[in-house]
Amino acid sequence: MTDRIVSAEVLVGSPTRNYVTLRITTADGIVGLGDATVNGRELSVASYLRDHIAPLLIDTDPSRIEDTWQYLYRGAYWRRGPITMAAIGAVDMALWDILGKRAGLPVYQLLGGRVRDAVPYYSHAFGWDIPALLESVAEHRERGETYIRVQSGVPGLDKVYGVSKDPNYEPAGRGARPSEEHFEPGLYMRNLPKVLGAVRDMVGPDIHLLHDAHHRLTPTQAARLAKSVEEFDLFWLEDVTPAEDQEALRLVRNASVTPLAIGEVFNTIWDCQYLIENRLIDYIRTAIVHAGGISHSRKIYALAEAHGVKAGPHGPSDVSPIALAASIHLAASTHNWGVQEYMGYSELVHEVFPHAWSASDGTLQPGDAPGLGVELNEELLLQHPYEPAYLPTARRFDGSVLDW
Ligand code: KDG
Ligand code: MG
Repeated sequence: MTDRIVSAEVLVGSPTRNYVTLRITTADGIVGLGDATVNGRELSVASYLRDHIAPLLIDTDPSRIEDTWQYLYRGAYWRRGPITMAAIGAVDMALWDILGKRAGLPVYQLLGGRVRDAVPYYSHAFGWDIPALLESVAEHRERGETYIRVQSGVPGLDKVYGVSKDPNYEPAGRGARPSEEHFEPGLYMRNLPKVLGAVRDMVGPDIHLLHDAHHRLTPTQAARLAKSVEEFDLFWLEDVTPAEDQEALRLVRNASVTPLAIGEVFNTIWDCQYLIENRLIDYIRTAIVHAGGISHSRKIYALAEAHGVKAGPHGPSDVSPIALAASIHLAASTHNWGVQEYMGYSELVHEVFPHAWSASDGTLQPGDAPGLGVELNEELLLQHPYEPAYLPTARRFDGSVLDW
């Protein structure tokens, strides 16, 4: 007999940081969870789900996952973009969770079963200066991690993406307005080769180093940077130009063989298509939550597979433990997987979202709980109500706004 959806609730809370969670319940009493967090725009996606999607789900068959995706995407007419796609992504994750629970199987089994024994992750090392960064890298090595993102302070800049005085870096700051910081490409570009050179000297050739330029350079600056760090053998250089001008990456590609990763702000396969088909990138970074869930992300990775591109999904703290679970289940069952970002969470976040997935020795395991294997401690979540929080904005020294 066919089950049907009886409720779709949206829960917004701020255990350490804001998260938007969708909870779908069926007439048979099966509960599925989805993450719909869009950092700094949480209430828009909560409203999209509550006001426009939840009423459409009532009485529908939760096992019609692909049909529900197509209905919500094509049926909206106004489509694509992070808010719509995160909302659809949350529904999709919750429906896969329900299917897994109904079948008594973890989602990776429904996706074709394991293709790897463990999913490598990369973590974040950072320091204001080179000695502090080297210390941070050494700590990550002690935990058995072999893929490490390295970000450092830049002399002349007082705030820098990816670096914090606090051991737990969190770029979104609580408050009614975004904070502002300054960035100058020249200062950054002259500093990075020194930083990467020092880290490479310390770790030797076998450790995979990554770096995130965070969308700030012009095409020629990006090409110069990629060339200047080539000798340090990065696993990837991320977001070296803003994502809108995709042709910009051709210049970078032609200038160097530093592997390129981009796509954490992409939301559909059509955002990724040009870069993948033209082989302008090595890794596609779409997050499961922001790219329409498991169903749509699989299509992106299948397109990538045909063009020698691998998946390297976004996994900062604003991707909740539910969406991270979805990513790990996909990673376990997708052949062309490069590495999963894993920034980690505060203890409180682990308590709010108890999970079957686990991280140790530089790898992630999906666990064998049915579905996605994540629960929600609603009482604890609601003890921490939503608080406005924004990512910073950036300006050059002349006062003009720059991509953050
Ligand atoms: O919400 C924005 C952050 O998730 C982003 O700045 C983190 O670039 C990021 C990364 O690669 O983790
Ligand atoms: Mg990034």
